[in-house]
Amino acid sequence: MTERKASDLFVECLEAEGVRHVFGIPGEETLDLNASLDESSITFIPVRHEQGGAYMADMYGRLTRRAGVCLGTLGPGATNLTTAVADALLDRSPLVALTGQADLERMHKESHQHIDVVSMFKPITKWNVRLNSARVIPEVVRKAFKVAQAQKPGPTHIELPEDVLASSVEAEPLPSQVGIRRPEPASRELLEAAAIIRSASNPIVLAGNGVARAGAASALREFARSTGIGVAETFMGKGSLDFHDEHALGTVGLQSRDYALAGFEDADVVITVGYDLVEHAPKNWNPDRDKAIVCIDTVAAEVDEHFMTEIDLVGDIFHILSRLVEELRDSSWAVRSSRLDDIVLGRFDAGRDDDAFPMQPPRALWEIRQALGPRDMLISDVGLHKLWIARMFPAHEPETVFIANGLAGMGIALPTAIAAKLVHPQRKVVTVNGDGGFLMNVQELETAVRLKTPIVNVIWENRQYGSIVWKQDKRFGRHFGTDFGNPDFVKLADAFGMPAWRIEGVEDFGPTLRRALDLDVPSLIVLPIDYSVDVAISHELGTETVAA
Ligand SMILES: Cc1ncc(C[n+]2csc(CCOP(=O)(O)OP(=O)(O)O)c2C)c(N)n1
Repeated sequence: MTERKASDLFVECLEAEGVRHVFGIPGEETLDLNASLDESSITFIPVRHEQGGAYMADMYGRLTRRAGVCLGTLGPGATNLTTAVADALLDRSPLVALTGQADLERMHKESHQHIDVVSMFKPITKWNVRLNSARVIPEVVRKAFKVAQAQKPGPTHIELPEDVLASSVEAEPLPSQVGIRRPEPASRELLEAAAIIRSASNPIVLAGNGVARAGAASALREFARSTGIGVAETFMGKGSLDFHDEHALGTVGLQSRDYALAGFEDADVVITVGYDLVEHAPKNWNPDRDKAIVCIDTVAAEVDEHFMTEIDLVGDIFHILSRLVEELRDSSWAVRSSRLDDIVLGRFDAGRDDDAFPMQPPRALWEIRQALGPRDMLISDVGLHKLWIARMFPAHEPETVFIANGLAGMGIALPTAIAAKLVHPQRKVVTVNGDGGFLMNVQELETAVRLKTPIVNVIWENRQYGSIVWKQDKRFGRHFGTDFGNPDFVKLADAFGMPAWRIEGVEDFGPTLRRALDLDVPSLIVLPIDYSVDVAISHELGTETVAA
């Protein structure tokens, strides 16, 4: 073993984990680390706010299944990371957050920019630690990646005191293990679950975020095809089935009768697949606690009085579904139609002929769907536009429509889109944003221009926090504290050095979007939107049950 600087060893350990990018902002306390990164195979991507960098790491990890890495300095750099790290926790993205820190010797006393960052990150990470000694770097880095990538994935955090990284050490990186073994349920449990499903009159599947995460969409499609059992998707489960699939029952979770009209009211057995309770509480679909629940997931089910499972099948979701197909090969159920899908897709299709301007959401979504191929990506920010997308935008494939529904923080779309384009340069990437959320991370337009990531950012402009207006109007008959002015977004984009357009008539949007998608630089489209049409599109679907 050769002796070397601890920061060099740390970066070698990152390389051993397959890290190719670190997103962040350097600080005076990370000088050695950044110098070591600069001499490594890893590209350090400077961002314009640490939150943007952490969101990039979040999406990078989600799409590659290997932890994305972000970096902030101590104090304000670390506090700026927290929102996106919390997103990775609730939306289950593997992420490793690195923060600088003062020397160990000034940690016991009041000192410049020093706050207790380890305690601050504790509740928003799966595991975190201060690096107290350079000797343990290989174990600490390996553990940070192992824990972040283990099911259910999430963020970990390592604090890096400056003097520790500047010291010398003799150690070598530990080998990375990518293929984490996932347990399989016992045959007895599979047989028991198959028996519960076999005895059902009206079984139904609820597919969540974990289907895509586990790469299990093709197994779920086969399960639906061979059994005839219909599949409803959460917002984050969109694309688990192609919306054209006769077994697709639609996206549930916006209005109180979504579940009833998708078939849950008549269902006696609900098979949840990769469903995270944070997406939408089970009391919405099991209000009377009378459903028999078969839970298929990578870890044992969370406890909730409306989610008392008959059996948990814990392990590799793809494998479990394939085994159930075998066990149920002699059972099948008639394909059921979904009144929910009929209403929502009917309204979506009608959007095509809607000439109103400012544009109404169904027409805007219809144009975006036409402009994107089945594997292209739409990334939603958070607001009323997100509810429209969740409600109505039809997906063909998993991981093509991104809707943050765990932490649900405004400002997520632009930075995550940059990372999505880095991972999948061959796919088109569109973001839809409210004019509120877009300004929360607008500084990352510079990052997009510098990286030449050709994403198209569509801003639905209404000069209001639309989803709050919607809720206040319903509750109080008026709204307040929700109106604001906007910069001229076209001029703003121009100042960042990128093309931008303001849509002036309903016919402009489709052609402008196509033109933007053909460019090899990022761009921006301002679309005046008319939110007077209610996202709760039909009284038949009941009142809303969800917050944006
Ligand atoms: C960081 C953050 N702050 C506040 C909220 C609460 N919130 C949810 S949606 C929303 C309004 C979004 O407005 P806008 O971005 O203009 O989108 P619109 O609803 O008009 O489509 C607010 C304030 C949040 N989810 N995230």
